[in-house]
Amino acid sequence: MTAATDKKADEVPPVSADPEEEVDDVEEDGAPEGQGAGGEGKKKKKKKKPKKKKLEQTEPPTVGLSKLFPDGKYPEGELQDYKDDNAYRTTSEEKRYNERMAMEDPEVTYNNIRRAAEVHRQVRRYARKYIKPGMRMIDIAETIENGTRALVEENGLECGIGFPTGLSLNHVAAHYSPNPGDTLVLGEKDVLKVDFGVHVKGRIVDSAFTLSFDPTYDPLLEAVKAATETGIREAGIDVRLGELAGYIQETMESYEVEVNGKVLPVKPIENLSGHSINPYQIHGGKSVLLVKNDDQTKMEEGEYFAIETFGSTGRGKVIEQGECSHYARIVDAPHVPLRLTSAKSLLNSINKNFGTLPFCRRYLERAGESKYLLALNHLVAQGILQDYPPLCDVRGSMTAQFEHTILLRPTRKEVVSRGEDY
Ligand code: HZT
Ligand code: MN
Ligand code: MN
Repeated sequence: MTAATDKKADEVPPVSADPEEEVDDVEEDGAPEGQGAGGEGKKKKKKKKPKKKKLEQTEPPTVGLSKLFPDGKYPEGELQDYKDDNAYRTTSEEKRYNERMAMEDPEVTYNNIRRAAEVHRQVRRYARKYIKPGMRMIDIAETIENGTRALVEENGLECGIGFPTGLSLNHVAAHYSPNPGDTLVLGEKDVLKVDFGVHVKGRIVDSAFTLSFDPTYDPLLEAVKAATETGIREAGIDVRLGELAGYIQETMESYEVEVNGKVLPVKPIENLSGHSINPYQIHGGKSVLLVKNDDQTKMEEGEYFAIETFGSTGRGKVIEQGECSHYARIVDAPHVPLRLTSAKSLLNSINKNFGTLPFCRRYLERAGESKYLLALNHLVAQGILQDYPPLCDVRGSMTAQFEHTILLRPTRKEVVSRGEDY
């Protein structure tokens, strides 16, 4: 079977991202090169010196970030100061920090995270521009995934896609990704959650946004964006998760949306949450719910969190419904001897291609698997894989999501996935 690294040549015409060439592209003769990265120019001029094309991202994105950042240093995210009385830090906390970073230089860790975040920003900038009603969901997913693979310079389990591209519509809040053969097309009235992940050395950037082509739902999107901003602003070292949820709830519930002449409250989805992230582990063990609760667990120095909120015009509660696309190895699963040959073989392929990172059925096919469904279901039934079916509110309702990944640095909080768009 084919390794995930054996990517097929994605033939993309070399088009410059910017229709206007930069001034420093102009040659001695004063003529611009008239081309972007990696292509043959149409109007060829004889030149003695090798052309110095301005390196920039293409549309669709194809240029690996090592070409755009030759010094290997990636930009910091947005910095936010911690709030209140969090100046005093004991020595023991410093020691726990050193332990958490276990042998790895924080600067190296941060740089890996920032590289993943820069890939996310560049891929989503194109996705926002390109996604339009009438497109097939499968093409949207593959465009995002091809962009991610190219920009992060996918290399086995070293760096690549962090988890399957979520493209959940309307009352589906999360965890829908097209399965092979899906013919679903994006509609004019659909509310689309775009949730994708990038990892570098297992450091996963998890960030999501919502698109709506009908302005009716703009207040819903605004409510959820504001609630996520509240979550980011109020997050910090020693903050209790149950209290943080209360602030998110308060912001979300201060909005309403009028649909067909009816005013609806925006409800935080009570059984969805943000989460801590560990290397190669999308769910690190801590959850940030969206409704006030008595969870006294505190955020800690050095921890890494996906702050995500979901709002709904429906019940504000989701159930698992529909065909599953997302799966992941259970990180601390006990060893189970497998008798089914097909399940053993599939598990070998999963270990080789994804390790403990989430994957979807399309990625299995890309890795050369076929007729894997029985084996896949067996691995779920045996407690080796976790299935993550689509999470749905009531039919007819609309849900929105915004998500950023934040790093609780000792000195300040860094919103690593922050961009110009959100
Ligand atoms: C699970 C499977 C994936 C984590 C949140 C999430 C997308 O709902 C504890 C809190 C990708 C991510 C996840 F393939 N989930 N963020 N982005 N989904 S979760 C969760 O399962 S576990 C939240
Ligand atoms: Mn996400
Ligand atoms: Mn998440």
